[in-house]
Amino acid sequence: SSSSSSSLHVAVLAFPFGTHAGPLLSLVEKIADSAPNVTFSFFSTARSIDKVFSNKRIPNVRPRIVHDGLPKGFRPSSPMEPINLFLKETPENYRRAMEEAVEEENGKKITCLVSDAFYWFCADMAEEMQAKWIPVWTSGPHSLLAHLSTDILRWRLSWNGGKKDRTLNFIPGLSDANFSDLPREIASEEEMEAPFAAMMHKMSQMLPRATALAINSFDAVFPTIVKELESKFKLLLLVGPFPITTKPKPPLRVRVKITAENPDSDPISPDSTGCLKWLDQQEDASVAYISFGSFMTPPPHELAALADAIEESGFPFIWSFRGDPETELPFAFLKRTKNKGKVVPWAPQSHILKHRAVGVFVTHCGWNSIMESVVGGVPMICRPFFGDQMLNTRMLEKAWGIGVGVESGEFTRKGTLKVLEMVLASEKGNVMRQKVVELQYSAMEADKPYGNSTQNFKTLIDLVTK
Ligand code: U2F
Repeated sequence: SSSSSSSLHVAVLAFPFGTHAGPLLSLVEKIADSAPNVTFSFFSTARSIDKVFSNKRIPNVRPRIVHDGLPKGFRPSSPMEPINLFLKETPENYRRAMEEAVEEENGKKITCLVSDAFYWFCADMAEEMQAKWIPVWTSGPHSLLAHLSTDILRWRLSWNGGKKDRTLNFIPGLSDANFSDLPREIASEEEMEAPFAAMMHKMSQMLPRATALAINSFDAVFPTIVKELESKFKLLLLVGPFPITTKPKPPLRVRVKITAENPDSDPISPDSTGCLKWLDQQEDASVAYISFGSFMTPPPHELAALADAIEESGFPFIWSFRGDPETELPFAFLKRTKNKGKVVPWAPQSHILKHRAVGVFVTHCGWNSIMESVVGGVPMICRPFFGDQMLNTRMLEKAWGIGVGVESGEFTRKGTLKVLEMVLASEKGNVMRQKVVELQYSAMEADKPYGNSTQNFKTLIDLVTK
């Protein structure tokens, strides 16, 4: 009843780095929308709150700040530095902020913790509070299974004498992958003791205690792996792919020109960069879209090689480029290619990937990017860097056949030219495209009113708000 639901207080604990807090907020927004009487407190650092809420106001979701652990005037010397400093403060920062939140909500006790799956400490917190715990895993099922198998993987690796070219075929569904594809947190000696790796290891031990675990995936993605995961959790909820199930927008259609609906009047897809209008002028499946996610940039020599390859190939392109393209790309590249491509500081990626003109996505293989590419029906060229990205690449290439890695694992002019031509102008590329379109249909099925992800989402809403 509304009187009892108005006493519910859900704490959402976001991980403030990479593309974690954004998807979590979208998910929570949709849950909160269906339970207007329930109070949600969304915890993250000031910087992350600023970014994911921007000007958004959700009546029953209160943004709340946790301390980021950074000294005044801090300038990072590596991407891991702010993460490690933050983890030193965690979970005390969340604990403090939650106590304050309860006070501000007139003593309304926390009844459910929805957290980034990284936050293993929620297992004990939830128990102390007599609350539910629902972690959200923002990457794929295969990387989750790999993390849950950390102990056996490490044991096998040392038994192997540390040889990383061996298959993972002793784990159901992972026979396509090798030890060398694993996240460094699992299998690299130098990294195992680092704070981040320690967190991931703890996570693998604590996650099975969760009330339920939600994941950005859908039923057609690696069923064998999902079955294995189901045996490890009380309840596993596939509620993805997030780009369709979490954004209130018109139903997805295949190969529809979304620009025909005038993106500028659509608040979800502001086309301030002009990318979508520009795509309208390009032929079907002819454009390469290049992006390496929210914080990764390839090293200078690889950027140069990629630029040379794309220029020589003559294929039109859109490049979402972090940094200064004038100084970081080859001399006069922008000038020479101005009729062929667009280089922008930030792109409306999920919309670009749905445009009929896009034929390939050159990506670092972050999981959000992969799901968006699947939803758009676009095959991928993969240049992974860290974390789950190597394993993602292997699965795209071997298990799905919808992606291809670059030769020797990094961009060279020749190697990149070869894969661009393969995907955009060969029969092999067409086969990849057909396969990704099949997956795209499965994603749409899962998202229909009686589809699997929609049903799971309803269960998730009930768990959180009742
Ligand atoms: C971490 O992922 P990243 O943030 O590096 O990358 P993605 O998971 O691919 O997410 C990038 C998101 O940013 C959006 C894009 C994705 O939703 O649409 N975006 C955009 O809108 N415009 C741009 O110009 C560029 C990007 C981590 F590094 C990965 O390994 C993990 O798989 C991932 C999920 O846990 O988190």
